[in-house]
Amino acid sequence: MRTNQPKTIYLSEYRVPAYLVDSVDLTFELFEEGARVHSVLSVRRNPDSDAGPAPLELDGDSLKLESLALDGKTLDEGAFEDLGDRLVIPGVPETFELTVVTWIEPQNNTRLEGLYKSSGMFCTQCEAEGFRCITYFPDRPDVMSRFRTRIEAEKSAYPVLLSNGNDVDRGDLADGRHFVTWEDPFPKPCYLFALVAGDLVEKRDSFTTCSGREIDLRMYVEPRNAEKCDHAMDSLKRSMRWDEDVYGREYDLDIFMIVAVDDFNMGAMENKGLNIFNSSCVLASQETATDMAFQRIEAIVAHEYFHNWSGNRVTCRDWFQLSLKEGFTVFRDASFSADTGSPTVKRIEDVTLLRTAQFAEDAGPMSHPVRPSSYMEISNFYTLTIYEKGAEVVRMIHSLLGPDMFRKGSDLYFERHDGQAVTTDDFVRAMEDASGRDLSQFRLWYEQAGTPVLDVSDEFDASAGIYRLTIRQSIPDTPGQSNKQPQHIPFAMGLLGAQGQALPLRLRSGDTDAPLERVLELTDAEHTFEFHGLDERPVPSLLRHFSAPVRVSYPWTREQLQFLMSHDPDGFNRWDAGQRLAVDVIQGLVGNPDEDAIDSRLVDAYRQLISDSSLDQALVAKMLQLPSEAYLIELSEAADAPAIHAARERVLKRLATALRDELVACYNRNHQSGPYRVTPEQIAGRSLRNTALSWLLLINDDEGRELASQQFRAADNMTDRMGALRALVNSDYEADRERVLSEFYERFRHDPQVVEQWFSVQAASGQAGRLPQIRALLEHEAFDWKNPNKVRSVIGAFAGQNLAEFHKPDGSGYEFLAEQVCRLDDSNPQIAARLVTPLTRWRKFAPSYGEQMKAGLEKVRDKAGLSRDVYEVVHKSLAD
Ligand code: B3K
Ligand code: ZN
Repeated sequence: MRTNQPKTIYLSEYRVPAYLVDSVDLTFELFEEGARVHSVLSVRRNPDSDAGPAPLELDGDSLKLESLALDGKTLDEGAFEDLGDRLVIPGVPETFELTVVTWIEPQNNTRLEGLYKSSGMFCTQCEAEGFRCITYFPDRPDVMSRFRTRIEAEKSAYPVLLSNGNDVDRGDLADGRHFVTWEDPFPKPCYLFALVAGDLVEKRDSFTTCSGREIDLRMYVEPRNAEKCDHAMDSLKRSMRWDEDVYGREYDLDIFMIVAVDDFNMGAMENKGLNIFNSSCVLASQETATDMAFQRIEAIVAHEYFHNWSGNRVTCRDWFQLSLKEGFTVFRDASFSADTGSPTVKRIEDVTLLRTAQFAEDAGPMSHPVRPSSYMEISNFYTLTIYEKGAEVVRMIHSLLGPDMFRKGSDLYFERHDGQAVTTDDFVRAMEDASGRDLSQFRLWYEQAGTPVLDVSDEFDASAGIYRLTIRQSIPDTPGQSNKQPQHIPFAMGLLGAQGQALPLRLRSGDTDAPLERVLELTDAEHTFEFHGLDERPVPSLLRHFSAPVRVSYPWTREQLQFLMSHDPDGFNRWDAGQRLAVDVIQGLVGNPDEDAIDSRLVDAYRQLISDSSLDQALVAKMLQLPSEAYLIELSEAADAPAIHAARERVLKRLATALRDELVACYNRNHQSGPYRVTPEQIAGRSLRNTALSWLLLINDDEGRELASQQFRAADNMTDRMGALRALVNSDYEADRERVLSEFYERFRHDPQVVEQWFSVQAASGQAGRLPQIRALLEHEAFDWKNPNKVRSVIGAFAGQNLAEFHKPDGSGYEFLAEQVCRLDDSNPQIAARLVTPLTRWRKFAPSYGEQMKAGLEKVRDKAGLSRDVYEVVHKSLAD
């Protein structure tokens, strides 16, 4: 569907559906040249609708209508209206059966929405509005139906035929064809429908639920991937157990299936009983997947599984409520990952993403509340705000209520709304009703966009022994919203004495048993809190665990930050102090190219981190990562990306030079002994080792070079092989770079997931990812425009991670991106709309960059037949 002026959809215009569909009987006849879809709908007027005997409206997109019949009688062309994106059938009775036959062409579907082909198999993606690319249907989540699905296909090419629920019938047909019929007993919105047909191997396992039911677990993958299923299967079983233990949620069907497909627009999809995954988010082996990939797979498997309750049993009323399922489910998967790994490290990773990317989104032209009030294209709203900020909002409810009340609230929510399509407000109400807490002001988190800013100041009254902490909150204006009201913010904090000891937080003098940490609740624009009984001015530890998604500004001195880095009892805040110190040092060098020395406090702090093996090594591994360029850009105004890159690079090199011997020792100390395992300890060890290696290569250290080459050859796992590859690729050793890149490719050329990693290592590298090299990658035999992972691994990695090259002062990076976005807009608008994001941030950059970025956007805007997806992003980004 292309249009030049897409319609805006408003939450305020929500109306309950005029008709409901109680059941859907589907038959798919799959052929190489297309597919015929027979759909029989049992329709009845919605008793809750005041629309009366309105015409029936069905959504449709890219469909060829073959026939339409009402209660068995064919409707001829005069009996309905085809509006292009809708069929309108007037004069329908109160209840009736509608039979729709459509013809579709999955083999030509490059948008990867609806039914399409990927590596020879048929598969579907229906969320948000893909079902309308399969057949005419009221494609909205508040229409929930029972589905029965019969799939017919040639048996030798498509021996495996899958859909939601249980398989109830199967058999052979004429001409070498066969069929399988599936029945899903749970009513569901059509966005949760799925179908898969292909030549796949099956991996089986089982899980016994808390009530003793035996669930069949099945993974379906292409035969070459048969050995890469164990980690996902294991993650699935652990997720199932965790959801029982922590939320009391038991799985409901007899079968749970996971399918891996190579061509997929996002990570995975929670279709009822039949989750479909992007291969890169589910397949793993020690030789081919990094530690990060292992962890990501575990989190995504858990996320999709958890949707069975938070998303499927209780779903969204409309797409404005998307965070109802996504925010809650991200919160659930994050708690699961925290419970299975290192909670502090997990928190650091989530906050890094939030502060780098979600804060940028919230400050950019597409800024929107967790519950938006309008959109043009819903696919553009699968955002960090809906997912990550949405999860932070649930997390704040958790910390305001405490774990027990929160659990009571989630029990009530699931019980009250099972089988319904509801709103974020229903979620909050269940939390209120279960806990007795008033969350009315808290609801503003769902309604107001923008990242709140907390300005913190303090004073110490030595004679009275009182420390006063004043916190002012403000929320910046965002498109369509100004003059925002103060929000309800949980603010966890503590105070440290000069010896690093945690001080009791007495809100009144003489308070005995005062706690060492408090969660202050901010509700007004300004609060002053008094802490009594202090002998000396304390060092504040603010917003512990990142208790709210806000920016905190407080005039920390570098001494205080260094002190917090080694004394704060909150691991997260230790890390944060280190980040703030590093940011301060790097920012001091930006635009100051002659300044060569760096603050010795930073060097000392890092020396201690690298050398002291008694510290929590998982935390140390995180603390050694300097703030990313993207984060430094996010923190600046009128950003100069190449200058930021250069300053950061200079700090890295100074640190590496000063700590050269410590790095070699750290490398040797973290030699992996015993077999590869994905445990927090081993992950930390490999991370430290690979950080040491990359730093050594930055300063052209010959021993480092030797260690990297050795590690590249001898590694028994992808984390180490990739660590060595990345270090060499980013070094000045050009011959080594070429050698390892080609050796790596030769070794893994038959594995698409590894080739994707190979592409992104180059595209993200200032050394191997200059524009001519990027263009060469697009011509590479393994590059495929139809595969979103390949597109992301080259173009996405270049524009998102290779910032000095992307922001070349001559504007060539921007021009390149605009060109690729235009190209992709024709084949896959969803991916094109994602890819254009870096250009939308043009106002963040110094005018010499910003103007050229804007010109890139204008070029995209002027492309003929722009998709609705890209239209929305580009027009909103160019609006005044
Ligand atoms: N619910 C899907 C995302 C669908 C995206 C549609 N454009 C995956 C997830 O969040 O679990
Ligand atoms: Zn989700």
